[in-house]
Amino acid sequence: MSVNILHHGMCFDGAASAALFTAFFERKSGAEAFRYIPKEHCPGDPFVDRDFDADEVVGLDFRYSQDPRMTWFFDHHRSAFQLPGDREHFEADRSGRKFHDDAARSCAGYIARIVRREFAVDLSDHAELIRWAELIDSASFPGPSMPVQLEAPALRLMTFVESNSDPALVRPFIRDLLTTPMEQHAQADYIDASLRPRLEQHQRDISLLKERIEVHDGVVSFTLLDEPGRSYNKFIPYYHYPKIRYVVGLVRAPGGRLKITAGYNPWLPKPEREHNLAAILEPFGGGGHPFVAGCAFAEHDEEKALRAQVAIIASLQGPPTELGR
Ligand SMILES: [Mn+2]
Repeated sequence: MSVNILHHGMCFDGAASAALFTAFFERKSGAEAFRYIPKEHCPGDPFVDRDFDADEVVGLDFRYSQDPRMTWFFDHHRSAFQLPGDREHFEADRSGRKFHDDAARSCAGYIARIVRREFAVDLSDHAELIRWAELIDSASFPGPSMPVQLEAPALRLMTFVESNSDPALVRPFIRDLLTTPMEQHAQADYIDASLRPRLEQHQRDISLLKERIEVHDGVVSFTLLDEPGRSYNKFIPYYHYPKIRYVVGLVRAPGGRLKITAGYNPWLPKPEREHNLAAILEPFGGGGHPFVAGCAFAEHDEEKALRAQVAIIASLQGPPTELGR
């Protein structure tokens, strides 16, 4: 039996979800042929025909598809249902294999709870992975120093997956999440080789952002289109400005696409959030959560991306919107 695992790419929770679904499905069905396909948000339908080329296809920590070949689905994003009819199709599903809860802190933790309750499969062997996915995806760190200094092995693995652009490493990384204790996994040669330059760059980015950040009306913003494509640690702005409400960054992602990320300061009291970031970014083809969301543009669409960033900043400086949960 072949299984395609369509999971949120360049995301620790996406990779952890792929790992946990694998553990679940190996036990449930004995399937062995897993193919891991990382997905990125884009306007319109993010799926292509070959995503569905398997006996079973699961969508994890990413968007829903009405394609009948998607046979399993687990997600906790409010933005899971973007195309017309997506939500109705999901709600009409009676397969007992499609699950969505936008109150779940991580998709990985949600999978573990659902498969125990619905299929009596116990994934508590992977408690360390689940615990860190919950912490990382809900950004429940004690303060910005922890995810900026990156000392914990899980945070080094998070940095690896958020910056890895080598498709050949997607599979070994997901398999190692299941088989190797994090302390040891974080020291694997392929992690170390990828992380060493990344962590040096991270130190330079901490200084670069300090120079480039602009602060106005409770919103921190930065635009780094003149920098080579890479991913940035999303907590650096809060490390520099621990009291700021919102951060809106526009950067060139690995591979050259332009990426806007908007976030609400995870260390401020939740009730002080006045805007739903997922809803504000949806008109730009984005998605995510009320408190952190992203959208992407083609490499040459600088003007469009800059205009979107200005509009998003203006929305966040404007009157409160419907909050979402
Ligand atoms: Mn997630």
